[in-house]
Amino acid sequence: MTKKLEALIFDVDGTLADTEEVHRQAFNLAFQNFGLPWYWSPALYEKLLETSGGCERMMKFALAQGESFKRPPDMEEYIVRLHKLKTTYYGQMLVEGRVKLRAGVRRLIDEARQQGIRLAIATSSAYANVKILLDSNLPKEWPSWFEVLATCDIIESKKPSPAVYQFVLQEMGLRADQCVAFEDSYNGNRAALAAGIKSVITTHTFTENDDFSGAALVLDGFGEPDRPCKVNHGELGKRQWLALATLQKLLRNSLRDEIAPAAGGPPILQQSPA
Ligand code: XBP
Ligand code: MG
Repeated sequence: MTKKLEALIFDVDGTLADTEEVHRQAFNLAFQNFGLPWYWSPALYEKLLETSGGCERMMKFALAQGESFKRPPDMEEYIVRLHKLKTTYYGQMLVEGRVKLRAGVRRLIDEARQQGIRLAIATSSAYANVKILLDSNLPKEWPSWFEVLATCDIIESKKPSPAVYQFVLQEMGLRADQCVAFEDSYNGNRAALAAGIKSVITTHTFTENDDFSGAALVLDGFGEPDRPCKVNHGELGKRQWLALATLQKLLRNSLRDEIAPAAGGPPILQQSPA
């Protein structure tokens, strides 16, 4: 049975746009404002990204500070307040136009819309963040382009849980093998694969060293016809940028394109009969 590509499902942070550096700066501004002696350097942030979700990331970091951090009586409420301020700073930086869509993202979205391929978003971040990012980078009608916008406001469990992807499949009435997921991180890749969806990874400075076992393609971006992308794993065929035609081929042949699982590890994606 030839699998026909029906939908593209996009992660947000690190995939639609290289947002993590601005997130990192927003976290540090919030820490300063709260009088906390915390500073998340790029090297530390790369490690902290092992935890999806800003609140979860800050909670885990705070609890690891031991005696040096005097825990407030209501830790949860404190972290929520800190995250609200961080999100305000993040939004201000996006509104200033600090973050553009990554290369090839708009082209791929336009190609998909022209060919009737459905679109969805699956992110561990909040709708407010997605709205500000896409309001500042796409025409005002962009919300109508994405059939499902699954965020942490709707799906509580964060990646690598597959929940956000399973929600998108359910809402769209699609099978996993009719879709391709675009991700940037270890957690994101694991979430897509655990939902049975083929994954295409676009790396960036904070995730280029992540383990992307099971991914069908690992690129340094989607590329453009005049701006070839670097292929770290998989086959792009004759083009040196990611085109819709490549994704259809990937769906048909991707079981042969998977990255071999990390030495000794079982293949993450159970191979469904081709
Ligand atoms: C990435 C995340 C988010 C961002 C920070 O989400 O894990 O936590 O790092 O945003 P995704 P928040 O890659 O799934 O889009 O502070 O709003 O969580
Ligand atoms: Mg991401």
